[in-house]
Amino acid sequence: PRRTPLIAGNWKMNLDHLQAIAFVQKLAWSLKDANHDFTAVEVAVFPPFTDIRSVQTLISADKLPLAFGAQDVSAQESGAFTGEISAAFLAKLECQYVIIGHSERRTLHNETDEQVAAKVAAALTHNLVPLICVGETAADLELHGPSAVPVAQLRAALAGVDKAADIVVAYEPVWAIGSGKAATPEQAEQVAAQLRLVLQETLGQDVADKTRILYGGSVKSSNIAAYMREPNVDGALVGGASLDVTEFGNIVRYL
Ligand code: G2H
Repeated sequence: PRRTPLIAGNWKMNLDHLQAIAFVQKLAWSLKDANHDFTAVEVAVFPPFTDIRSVQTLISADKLPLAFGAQDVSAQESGAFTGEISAAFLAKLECQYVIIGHSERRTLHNETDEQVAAKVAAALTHNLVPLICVGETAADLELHGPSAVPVAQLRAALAGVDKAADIVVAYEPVWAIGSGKAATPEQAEQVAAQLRLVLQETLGQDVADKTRILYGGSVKSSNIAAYMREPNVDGALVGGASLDVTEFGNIVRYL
């Protein structure tokens, strides 16, 4: 059976908790008005930590068919880690997902492959689905070609992962993020196919078949359909365009 596509909105450091409530309400109602089939295309939002409680309360009170997650998580279980948020806290707030290893964390916060792997393990311990981000810079692309760096990053992130694990992978070429310069659907497919081979080698055929691989980097309503036509691309991680209800709604309803 086909993998259920996932359209994920990474809000980054945007929308305070009041704006978040208004946004999620508007998004849910506009998708319902458009008769969006949430079982055919899953929709998830990734608000800042301070919004998560409000978003969870709204979604559960109104029984909205939206998933949500955090943008990062600590690798530590608990204790003297000032400023950190544990996987246990997120699980208690009913987060299903957590983004791990986004390129902005890797480059602006010097997150290493080892830290990414530790965060993935922490997420899985608490039954959160890690949305593992991999991607190459423009320099990597020139030096190593299109898939070498994302493949190495995924192998490293999966180092401690159990064969049955529920994960999502996002391929986000760093040169395409927030730049308006999206990868072509062919480029996205080429790397996604290589990433699926890594899943097959490390976690087996079943996991490789069921795991969703997203493309991310300047996704818009005008280019989403072309990515979704590629056999190994199962959705998108959307940044800038996820902050506009109409635009994000059009991405979700790409069909
Ligand atoms: C990549 C992406 C979302 P944007 O960071 O994760 O952002 O869609 O703004 O390029």
